[in-house]
Amino acid sequence: MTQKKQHSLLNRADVACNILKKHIEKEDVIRIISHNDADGLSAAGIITNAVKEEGGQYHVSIFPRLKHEDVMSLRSEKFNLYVFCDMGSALLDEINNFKTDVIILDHHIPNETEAKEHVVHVNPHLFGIEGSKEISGSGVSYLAVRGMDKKHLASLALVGAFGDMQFQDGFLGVNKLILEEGEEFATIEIHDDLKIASKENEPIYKSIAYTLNPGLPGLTGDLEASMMFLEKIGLSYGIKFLDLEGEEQDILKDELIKINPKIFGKVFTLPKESPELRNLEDYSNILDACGKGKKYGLGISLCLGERKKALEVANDLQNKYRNQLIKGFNWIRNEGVVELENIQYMYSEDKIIKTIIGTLAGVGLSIKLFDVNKPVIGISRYHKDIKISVRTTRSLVESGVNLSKALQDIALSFGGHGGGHDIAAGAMIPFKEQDNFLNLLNDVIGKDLGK
Ligand SMILES: [Mn+2]
Repeated sequence: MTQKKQHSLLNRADVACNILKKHIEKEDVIRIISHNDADGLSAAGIITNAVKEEGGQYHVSIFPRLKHEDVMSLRSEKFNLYVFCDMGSALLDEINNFKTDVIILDHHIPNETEAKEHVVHVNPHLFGIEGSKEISGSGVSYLAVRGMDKKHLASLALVGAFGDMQFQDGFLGVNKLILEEGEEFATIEIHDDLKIASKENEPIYKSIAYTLNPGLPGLTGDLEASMMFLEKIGLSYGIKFLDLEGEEQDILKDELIKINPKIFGKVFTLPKESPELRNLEDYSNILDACGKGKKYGLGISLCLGERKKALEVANDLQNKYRNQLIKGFNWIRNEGVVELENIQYMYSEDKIIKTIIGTLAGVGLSIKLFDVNKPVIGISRYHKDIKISVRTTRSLVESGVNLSKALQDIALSFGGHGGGHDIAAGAMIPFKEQDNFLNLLNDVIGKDLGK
């Protein structure tokens, strides 16, 4: 059954591949539209690489969110083929109105609309495959170029899968197939190793403090605590992990496993790649930083193989982002959160904290900076509105919490809008409704938990 579903998805992707090939041969400029996160940038990177290698031309635009107006203005452009990556399925009604060929390479849940003949809709959900776990937007994009002898691009497909948090103790479904091809054609190697961040190029205390996934309670987001931890176990903190003696690496491994056993596990690397990008998860984090810093062209350039100066700039961008997170965690440690019976919240008007508050909430829970028995709400003020980011734990979801539903319903009743996933969701509501919103959410979460 699984085989059959995968087969149908691969067949649909091959249809897309043939259309793409036809337009490259006709010397059409391929119009690529993609998302601004690590998955979206990798997806665009896969298509641009493929078009470039085939001697074609492209024009890329990256969007944080694809709106109705965006699709309308794209439609009025004069291109013969549009390729939507990591987005587009939700806007199929609008895209059906295009007068030219369109390829949609998405993995988000599509609506009921059927694609018209000129639109090739490639989406795992259409074939009963779970798009949130088994394949990313870049995975779908990879499938669409794979037929042009592009299996060396499998590594970028996995970079995207990491970006969308699809690696959970392993890769599932189509991602597993992509990994197999990556090992064979893209020089991906798999080792059991410490999963600390940037260990090829940053001093160990930074590697440890910058490690968000898996979180290290007491160390993640805290440079000083990481230094003290290393001093206590007798290691010099200023050198790179790779410059430690084998014995010292083992000491560090044992001590970190005591803090979080998940810190040791499978690591995926490209041995010939620059140190900063050698680990696929680090690669994904750098692309994420490019997206967050709105340097979309830089992210695509990295995917296209530009290094040296481009990598330097991307690294600086990532350091800036990491320092913001460190400041954010300090802020939480100093200010704490406001506790209600079933939820806890933090509020900020700070320009920088506002942009990272969702990440702070999620990672903060994973490192036990907050009470893990209550969802965390991050509230940031934007003029007359507040933006709400809520995160919870897998265990609370299993006990009945559904943030997506809660936020959608409550935001609507206060004249706002919201939604997301059961474990992470967001909403935008008028500022004046903040207290009412929090009280109602507190009640709803209580009910979800059977209180
Ligand atoms: Mn995605």
